[in-house]
Amino acid sequence: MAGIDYAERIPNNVDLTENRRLQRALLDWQPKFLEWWQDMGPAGFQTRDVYLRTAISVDARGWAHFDYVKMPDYRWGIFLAEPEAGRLVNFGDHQGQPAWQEVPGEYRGTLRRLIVTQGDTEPASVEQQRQLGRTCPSIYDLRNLFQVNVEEGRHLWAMVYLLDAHFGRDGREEAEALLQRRSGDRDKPRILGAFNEPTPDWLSFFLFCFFTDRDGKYQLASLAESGFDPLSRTCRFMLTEEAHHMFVGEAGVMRTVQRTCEIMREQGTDDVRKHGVIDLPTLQRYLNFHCSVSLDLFGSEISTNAANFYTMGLKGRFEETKKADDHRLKAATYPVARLDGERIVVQDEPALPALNERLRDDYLADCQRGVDRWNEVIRKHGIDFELRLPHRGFHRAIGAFAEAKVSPDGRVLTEAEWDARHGEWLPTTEDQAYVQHLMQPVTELGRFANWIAPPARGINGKPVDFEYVRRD
Ligand code: BYC
Ligand code: FE
Ligand code: FE
Repeated sequence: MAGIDYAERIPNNVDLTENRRLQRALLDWQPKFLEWWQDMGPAGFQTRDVYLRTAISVDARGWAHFDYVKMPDYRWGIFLAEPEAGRLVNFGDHQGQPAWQEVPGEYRGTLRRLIVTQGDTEPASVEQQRQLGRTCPSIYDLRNLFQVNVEEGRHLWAMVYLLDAHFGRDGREEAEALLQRRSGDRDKPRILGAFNEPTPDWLSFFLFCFFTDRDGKYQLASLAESGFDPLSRTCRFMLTEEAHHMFVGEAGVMRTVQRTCEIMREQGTDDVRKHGVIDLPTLQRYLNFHCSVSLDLFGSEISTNAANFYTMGLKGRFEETKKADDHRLKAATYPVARLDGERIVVQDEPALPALNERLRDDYLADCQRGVDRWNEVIRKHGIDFELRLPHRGFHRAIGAFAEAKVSPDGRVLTEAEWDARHGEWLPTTEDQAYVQHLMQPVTELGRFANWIAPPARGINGKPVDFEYVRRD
């Protein structure tokens, strides 16, 4: 494919050799990135050979290239989906104009802010997950963790490419700042709430991949509709990697549920902690937490920012071009839930400022499909228990429900009721201590921690007991 030079230090399909200025900016940033990776990337394991997938080009064969690589030698590269000839701005005030190849001057600040917000989440998640290698439930899972980590590193590269290629000096400053903020740091936290929460155990990791990486899918899909073509093409390629992250999350929770159900059946009891697995009520509380912090990532139900992003043609809806309406939405409405005293009511609101809520609805429907698959496992074991997504108002910190106390089944509560009952709904310190004590590393090939079932198959056609991470 044109433009790729595999011998280059930065694999890419953006003609980096032709663009000296960009090359200099990226080569200047690269050692800082590697320094950040050493400090804040996976703790330990940096000298190990890991069986990883590397993107070396965007065609089907090139991007699924598997081999052993030491993580610091991973070929983080810059790949944009192939350009679509004659692509247009497909929504908002500029609908029908040719898609922008350069940043439209009047939207520069807004666009930069969107790219920085997206970019900030990528290193944040690596920071959040950096200690997990030490407690891996298997070598198979360890490899999946590292695959997610290196790809989030590549997602950071994708956003830094846009900043360096299109935003000049302030872009370069933002690219540096992306390496300086730290997840959970009081003084220089990551931008969005969920990315400052700890991910201390593998149940949290799997739920993070299911819920929080899925926010990534929906945000990236909306940015993939952007009239700013380089952003669109970058996000389209990132989405192909995102699918694996959600697989890791969904399958990880599924295997946890599976193992718990097996023990419940074998032992004929719900009281499974003494058998070293995660009881379903605890799993539900973890689910409630990760779902609610991820719902916050969509922003306020009514948001002028969201309306502006759309009207400017910068951020579309999920599957914008598949929708059969005017793609301007000036006169349209959308039903939005809000608090009305003691009740939650749904009311039609102008569609443009309701775009965050609409994306949240698309997201929740997708989450529900995954939860249904987990429930299928429980049902097949003949167990009377159903995992449920919490109500959208539950445990929210952003938007219309931030000030309210809402139960997972959607009742508005008094402070006293909330104080008395939240331990039923969110992980307690006791739950956390229990889950933490299960996190003993299992590193013998083909063996799995007691609390999780093995996967049905390995990675890239390899057996489950393959040496996905080599010994030192
Ligand atoms: N925490 O009008 P509002 C991923 C701020 S995940 C803290 O309600 P808006 C990944 C907001 O910034 C995908 N602050 O919301 C997953 C704004 O501040 P300013 C990440 C928050 O702007 C796993 C103010 O509150 N990508 O890729 O309509 C692993 C009022 O905002 C939060 C994106 O998010 C929060 N939760 O929408 C690795 C896409 N929510 O500007 C990676 C880019 C809101 O007044 N970002 N605020 O100072 C966006 O599209 C929008 O910024 C948001 C917020 C959807 C996040
Ligand atoms: Fe990502
Ligand atoms: Fe991801």
